[in-house]
Amino acid sequence: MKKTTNKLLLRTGALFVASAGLVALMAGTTVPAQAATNGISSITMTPDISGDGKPDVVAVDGAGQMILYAGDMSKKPYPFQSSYPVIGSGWEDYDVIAPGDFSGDGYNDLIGLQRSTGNLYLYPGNGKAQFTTKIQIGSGWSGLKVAASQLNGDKRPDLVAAFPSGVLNLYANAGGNAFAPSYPQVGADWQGYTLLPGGDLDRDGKGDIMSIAPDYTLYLYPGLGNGHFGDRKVVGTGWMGLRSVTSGVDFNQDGYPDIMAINPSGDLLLYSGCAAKVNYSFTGPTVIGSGWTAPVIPSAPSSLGQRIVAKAQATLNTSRLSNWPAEEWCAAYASYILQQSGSGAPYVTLADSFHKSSAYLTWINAGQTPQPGDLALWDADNNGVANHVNIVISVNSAYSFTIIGGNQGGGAGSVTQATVTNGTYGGMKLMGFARPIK
Ligand SMILES: [Ca+2]
Ligand SMILES: [Ca+2]
Ligand SMILES: [Ca+2]
Ligand SMILES: [Ca+2]
Repeated sequence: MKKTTNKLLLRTGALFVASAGLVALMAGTTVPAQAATNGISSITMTPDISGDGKPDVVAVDGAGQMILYAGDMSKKPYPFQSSYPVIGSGWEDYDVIAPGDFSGDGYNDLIGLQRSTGNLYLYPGNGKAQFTTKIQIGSGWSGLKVAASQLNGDKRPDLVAAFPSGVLNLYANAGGNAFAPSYPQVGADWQGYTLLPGGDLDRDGKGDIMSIAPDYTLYLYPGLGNGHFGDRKVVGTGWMGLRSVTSGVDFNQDGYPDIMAINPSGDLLLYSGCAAKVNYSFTGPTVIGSGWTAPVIPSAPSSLGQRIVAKAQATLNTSRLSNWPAEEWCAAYASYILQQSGSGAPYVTLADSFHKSSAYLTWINAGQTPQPGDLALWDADNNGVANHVNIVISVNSAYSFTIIGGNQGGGAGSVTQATVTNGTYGGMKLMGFARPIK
């Protein structure tokens, strides 16, 4: 058995200040049906959370808002209720998992994996698209892919998590918002696979999972009811180019779990689960929506980003200029590099001017991948106000990149370079990026 570093909190009931808060349903707060103003970052199908017994979709938009699309297959051709309330905010940093009733009180819940911290939170539902205070149910889940399904036979929804190493572990729901104390390995070689909840696709009464392989084959892993899986079955090929694939919920209520996804044109697609006799496959897709486009992030003119990187690299190990203030000279340095690179941005301060879009800078929340030349903003005390800024030089992923900045150590106030992993730098949390656009 491969030992994992994935620690679990077994304590329950702990309360945490919500940085991603689900808020009470706000009457009259709606998003236009076919064109969410901020674009759609992700969608997640869930068993009913609105209270009408029909499965729903929650979407996170480009501003981090959670929007409820209450499902209603009687509405044609767009199978949702006609209003789209905002039911939460701050979700840009979270993977959303819809386990059904994780807590066991009869109401379906959500789980959020905070990407920047690796904390796992349960959002207990109340059956009215509202959620009580989130409960931390895990830590150390950073970089894991997680899916929910009823896997070990007790009818409670469990989780499986795929590690970057390829190990797949079972986290059995032991009741009381806690996982069983041991989490056995139930799979291997999951590198590069997309992990998806399966529901009970083959209708044998035991929950399943699915995956999309690196070669875009869609597989079913039939659950054996003891936390392990039988031999996987090919249920489709060519599953490429889709955004935010969500599965495991019988959205059209014909008895078989379905798949929903967004294509590159912004069409919302429904793949209807088939009878097990038909090779565990899916029919469709049926286009059930349009305008579900990704959030638009203005790109920096690439030459500007390149110039900023070149200027920053040229100043590496040089000292603070004498006309810069001793404090916040990280901001003075960033402003200097912008101006030396030809940006028209005026002098920017930490507290005020970075963390909002302007004619010169576009704000990008943490969780989205930066570009070289972006300014990375850091929060030391988790109050939403930046304490430090530096310049992104090269990028591995949304939370892994190199930076050059001033006033970040290095002896007598020199400009230094560092590598960021897991979205933290010097104990500070990544807030996001200010992208120079002019
Ligand atoms: Ca519903
Ligand atoms: Ca519940
Ligand atoms: Ca099954
Ligand atoms: Ca179905």
